[in-house]
Amino acid sequence: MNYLKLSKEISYALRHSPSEYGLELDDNGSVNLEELLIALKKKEEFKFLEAEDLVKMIETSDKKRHEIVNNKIRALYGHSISTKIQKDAIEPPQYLYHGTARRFIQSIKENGLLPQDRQYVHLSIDIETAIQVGKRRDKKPVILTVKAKLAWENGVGFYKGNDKVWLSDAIKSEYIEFP
Ligand code: HQG
Repeated sequence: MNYLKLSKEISYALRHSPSEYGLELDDNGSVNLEELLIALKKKEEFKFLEAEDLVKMIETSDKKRHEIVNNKIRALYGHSISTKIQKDAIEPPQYLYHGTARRFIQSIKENGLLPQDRQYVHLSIDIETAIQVGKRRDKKPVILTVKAKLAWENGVGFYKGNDKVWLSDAIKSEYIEFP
C-alpha cells in the first residue's frame, strides 16, 4: 500500500471534497471509517484497502494530518469546504509562527494573514515547523511571528490543529512581526 498516496487522497476527500466520495462530514469533520473505506475501495488502486491501512497511514505519516476516534476519521486541519468545521477556541501560546513566501509579504503587511482558500489561517508552534511550511512555496521562506496571546486577548479565535499546527481567524498585521 502506498501510504503517501492514500494520505493525499484522504486529505483531499476530508478537507476539500467529501461529496465527491458520497461522504458527509459531521460537525467536527469526521466520517465513519467504514463509509470512507467503502468509498475508497471503489477505486482500482484502493480496492484491497482495509481499516488497518488507515491506522498505518496515520502512524507512518511525517505529519499528524488525520485522527481516528471511535471508528471515525477526520482531517485535523486544512479544510476548504464551505461548511465550517467546528473547533473549540482555546488560548494560544504567546507567539505562533507562519512561514510564507517572499512574494506574499507586501499583501500580508497590508491585509494581515487571511485564511485564503481554507477555513482558518494556519500557524506553526515553532520556527522550524514554519520553515517547512514556507518552503512549500519559496526556497527562502519568510517567517512571521504572530503575537497570538495578544490577538486572543483582543478577541481573535485560536484553535488546535495538531501538536504543531494551530488554526486561527484572520490576523491583522498589527499582531504580526515582520523580519
Ligand atoms: C498566504 C500544509 C497574500 C499564506 C502546511 C500562505 C500547513 C497571504 C497562502 C497547511 C495572505 C495560503 C496550511 C495575504 C495569507 N496576502 N498571501 N493577505 N494571507 N497568505 O496552503 O499556511 O502538508 O492555504 O502565507 O504544512 O501555507 O497539507 O496555507 O502562503 O500546515 O498537511 O496564502 O497545509 O499542511 O496557503 O499551509 P495555504 P499554509 P499539509
